[in-house]
Amino acid sequence: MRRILVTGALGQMGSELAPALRARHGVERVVASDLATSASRPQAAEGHYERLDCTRLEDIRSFMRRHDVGEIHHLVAVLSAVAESDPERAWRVNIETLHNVLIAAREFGARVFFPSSIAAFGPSTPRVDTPQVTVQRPTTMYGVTKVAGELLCDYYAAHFNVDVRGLRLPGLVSYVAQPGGGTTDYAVEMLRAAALGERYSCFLAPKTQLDMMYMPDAVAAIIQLMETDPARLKHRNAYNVTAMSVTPAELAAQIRQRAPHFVVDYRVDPLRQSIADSWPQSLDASAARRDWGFAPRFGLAAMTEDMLCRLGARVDESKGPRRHGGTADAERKITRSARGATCRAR
Ligand code: AKB
Repeated sequence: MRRILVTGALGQMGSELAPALRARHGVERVVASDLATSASRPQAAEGHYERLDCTRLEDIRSFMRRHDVGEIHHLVAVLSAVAESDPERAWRVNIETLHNVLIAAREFGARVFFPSSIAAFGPSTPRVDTPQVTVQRPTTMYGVTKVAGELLCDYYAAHFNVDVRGLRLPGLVSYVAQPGGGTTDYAVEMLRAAALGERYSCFLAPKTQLDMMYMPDAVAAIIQLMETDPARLKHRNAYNVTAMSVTPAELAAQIRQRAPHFVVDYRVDPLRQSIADSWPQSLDASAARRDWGFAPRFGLAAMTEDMLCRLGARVDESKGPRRHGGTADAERKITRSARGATCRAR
C-alpha cells in the first residue's frame, strides 16, 4: 500500500487530519510533513514526521520516492489576513507549492487533495446560498490563490489525469491547534476566551455572517471525498461545503447559554472586516450532499458545547454571580475541568 503524505501537517487542519488518516489507514501509511524540524514540535513525534519544504520540487520528488507516496493532502497555505500583508509570499506559498505538488503527483501517479475556501468567491458572487457554479472574482490575494489553485488542479486532472479533488472550506473551528491569520479565526478565539473565563474583543462586526464548520466534520468530509468513486464526482475542484452560517453575535449568544456572563465587545479591524464583507454569507452545499453524501454532524449549538467541553471548560453553577456578584466572579463561572471529560463522543 502506498503512503499518504500530509503537507503543512502542523497547522490547524493537519493537526487533526494526520491523526485521523493514521487511525483510518494505519500509522505506517501516513507521513506528516511541515517546515519545522521534528525536534522542535511535539505533535511531530505522534507518528511518522519529516521536514519538507514544498517550495523545492526536488525535495518533494525525493520525499515521494523514499516514502512511496501515492496520495498527497496539500495543506500548506498562508491564510487570508496574513496574505494581504505579504501578497507575493502568499502567491509563492499557496500556488508555487501546489504546482510543485501537482507536478510530482503527475510524475509519481499520486492522488491529491486540495483545500480551497469560501475565499474563492468575491463581492460579485451571489452572497446567499452561493451556488456550486457561479461567478468567482475574489478581491483578496488569498482568494486569488484559491481560484487559481482550483483551476490548476482541474487542469492537471483534465490534461494529465491526476486524480485531484478539493473542497471549498468555510471557517474551521477546532480546539487542537489554533488557526493563524485567517478572517474566520474570531470564532476559535471567542470560544477559547470563553473557556478560559476571559472577555473577548471581536475583530468582526456583530452581524457579519459567514459559513463555519467544526473540524471533525471537515476531516470526515475530506476522507469521504477522497474515498468516493471518481465517476460520481461532477465537480472535483472544488465542492462547496458548510455546516452553519453564523455571526459573531450568534456565537456569543450560544456561548452565553452555557456561560451567561461571558462578555464580548467589538473592535472592528477594517482589513478583516472588508475581507469578510467580500465573502459569501452562506454556501449551497447541495452538490456535495448529492454527489458524495456530505453530511456534517455539528451545528452551532453542538459545536459550541463540544468546543467548550474539549477546551476543558465547564460552567460551575456554584460560583454564580447571584451569590458572589461582580464581573470577576461572573467570569470565574467558567472553570477548567479535566480535558474533555464529559464531551460528546466522536
Ligand atoms: C480564512 O479565514 O482565511 C480561512 C478561510 C475561510 O479560508 N479560515
